[in-house]
Amino acid sequence: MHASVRRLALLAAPALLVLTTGASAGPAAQAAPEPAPPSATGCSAGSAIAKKLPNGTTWRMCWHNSPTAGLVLENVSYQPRHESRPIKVLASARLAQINVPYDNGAQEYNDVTSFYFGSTPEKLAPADCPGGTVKNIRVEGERPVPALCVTTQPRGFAYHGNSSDIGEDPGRTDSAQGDDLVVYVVNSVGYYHYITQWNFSDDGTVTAKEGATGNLSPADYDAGDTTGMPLGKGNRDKATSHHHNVFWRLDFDIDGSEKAKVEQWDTEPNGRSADGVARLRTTRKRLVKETAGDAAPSRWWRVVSNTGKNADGHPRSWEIVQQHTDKYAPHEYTSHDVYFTQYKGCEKYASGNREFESRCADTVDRFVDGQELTRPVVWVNVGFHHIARDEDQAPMPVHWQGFQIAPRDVTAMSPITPDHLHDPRYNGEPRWEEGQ
Ligand SMILES: [Cu+2]
Repeated sequence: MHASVRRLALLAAPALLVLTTGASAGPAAQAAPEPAPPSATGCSAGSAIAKKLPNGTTWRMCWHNSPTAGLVLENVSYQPRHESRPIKVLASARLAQINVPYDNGAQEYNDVTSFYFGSTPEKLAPADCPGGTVKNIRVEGERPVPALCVTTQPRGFAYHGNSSDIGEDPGRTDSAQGDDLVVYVVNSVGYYHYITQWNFSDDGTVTAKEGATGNLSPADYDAGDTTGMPLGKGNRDKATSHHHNVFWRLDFDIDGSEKAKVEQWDTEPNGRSADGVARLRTTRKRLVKETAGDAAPSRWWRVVSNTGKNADGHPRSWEIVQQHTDKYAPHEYTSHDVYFTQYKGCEKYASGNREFESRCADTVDRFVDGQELTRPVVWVNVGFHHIARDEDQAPMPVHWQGFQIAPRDVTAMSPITPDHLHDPRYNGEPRWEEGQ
């Protein structure tokens, strides 16, 4: 009932004409040709993004729009000021699902795979992309929509420190503000508008953010069964609570190699010293087989290059940084925070995968089936339990959920170290000259 109301409303909405076009064509529409993938060395025409940020870091990538997954970033590389060449990071990065189950059990949506997420880019006004460039997104059968914003944004302090602490004489106080290359698209799915955003920081951190805004579903104000919150005056109009379970799919290409190792690090109490101070022990476990991982205090994962090393001789790696998540227990595939799977071309979506690829399993938890993990694909699951509040009207203020990947030993020192400290003398244990 709820689903049909919502779907009818969807089909009537002008913005969803694309959806009706796709739906009327049946499954064949799902196989609509996507732009040719870029070659290993470059991007197809018009699909390159490259930006040198003020602190000297350059990010490069190719982009295209998938009619289903939306914004896809490929061949992502990172080149800090003191590196002579771009350092490859990701072969591809994109959404893999937004699963939206309602608490009253009445309906559940897969907003990426069931609604042709990438077929509904919203037009961006110049003011929606301050200081940036809006690029056209082409959806088959439609006129190009100016919908991809590429811009830079300040991110606050990059660092602040005094070099006398590491042996420079006289010492200097160094400080800098940081910047991000920011890339985003807004896609509508029914009444919701989702902002798919990637921030590429000058310190090498990549932030994936999904913003939920738009409007609450007008068909879902009948949660009289205690599964919703009253939003209008008094206690009548109750918006049903629901989850947004967002999945991203990352295919790493560290230093240009598809092959890499995955490690899980854990830190746990390990007794006490004679003074009564706790000792901690950190352990590293190599994940040799496909794994469904669960976040825990003091646990993190990294993808480690098999061959690439920084100038200190340390293997280059990228850490998966997860923060808050409302893990949705009823599905097995939403029950874990991260999945590391061996690359398989037909494993594209975290759920609903068989609608597109009958040769593979349907959900990401089933992709984990004991294969050796030598070419890892990382699936990150971040859930948000949306208990609506009065402030969600209207439009809803953006709610963000996401994660980061952070460079770990990719460069021998900070990628934005000021020039006067970019010296072997300041790398490692500080050494003071005689008399200091
Ligand atoms: Cu919501």
